[in-house]
Amino acid sequence: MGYLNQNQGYREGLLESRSIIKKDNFALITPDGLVNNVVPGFEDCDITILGSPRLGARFVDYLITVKNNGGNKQGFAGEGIQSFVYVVYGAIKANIDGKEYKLNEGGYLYVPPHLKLTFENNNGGEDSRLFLYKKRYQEADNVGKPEIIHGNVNELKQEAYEGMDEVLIQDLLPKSLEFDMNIHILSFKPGASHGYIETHVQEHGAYILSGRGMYNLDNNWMPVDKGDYIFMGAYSPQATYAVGLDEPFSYIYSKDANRDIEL
Ligand code: UGY
Ligand code: MN
Repeated sequence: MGYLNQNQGYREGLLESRSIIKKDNFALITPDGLVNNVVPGFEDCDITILGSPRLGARFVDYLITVKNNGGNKQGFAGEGIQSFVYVVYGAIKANIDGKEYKLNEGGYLYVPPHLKLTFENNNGGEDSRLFLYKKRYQEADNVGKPEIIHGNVNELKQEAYEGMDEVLIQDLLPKSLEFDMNIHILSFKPGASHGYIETHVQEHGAYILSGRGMYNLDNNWMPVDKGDYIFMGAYSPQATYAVGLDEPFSYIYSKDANRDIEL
């Protein structure tokens, strides 16, 4: 159906897809196969669930198109569930505990586990697109409680990633122990790559913001593009080469952090 790309009805050629789903290991989910999910609390929103426990993740990622009068007034997450929202394009007005936050393109907001997020579109009648995340907060002794964090990636410093000047990383949340996860943006110049194929216990949900890459997921190389979503499960081998002409290959992704594994 492809509601995101408005591609409906019969196609000229055979049905085909680049999406690959290997539950509990990795998934590549391309925009063409996404369908509109109805989630209570979200009004005038097209919402699609990307990574979720049904795929093997311990978090949930959503891609949301917020229409003119759309939003969530009921309150999202809270009661032990932390959330994070990033504005892919457009603008929203969010509210946490009576305080208002205006987010434009590149804006983000972290909501700690004891608070709920409400928001409404604030883009002059045009749609806004959001990448939304939630995960149950994992407590730890003597580490304090996480606080609300907000900012815009256009004002956030970029640092060379693991000694490579052509790969830049931004940390959207503080690296301090009260956070049990972080959200990063990695940007690779065309031709740049990871320094090694990672095999780590942490999980990722990654949404590609720009450019193209050849991605290795569990030793399968596959082309990936702006708008694709990648789930990388615990220990799933992962790395990329950025390809394309001048646009950096960049993606926003979550990573669990700062906690021992519970038995
Ligand atoms: O932070 C990370 O683990 C990151 N380098 N992983 C990835 O890009 N697949
Ligand atoms: Mn990784």
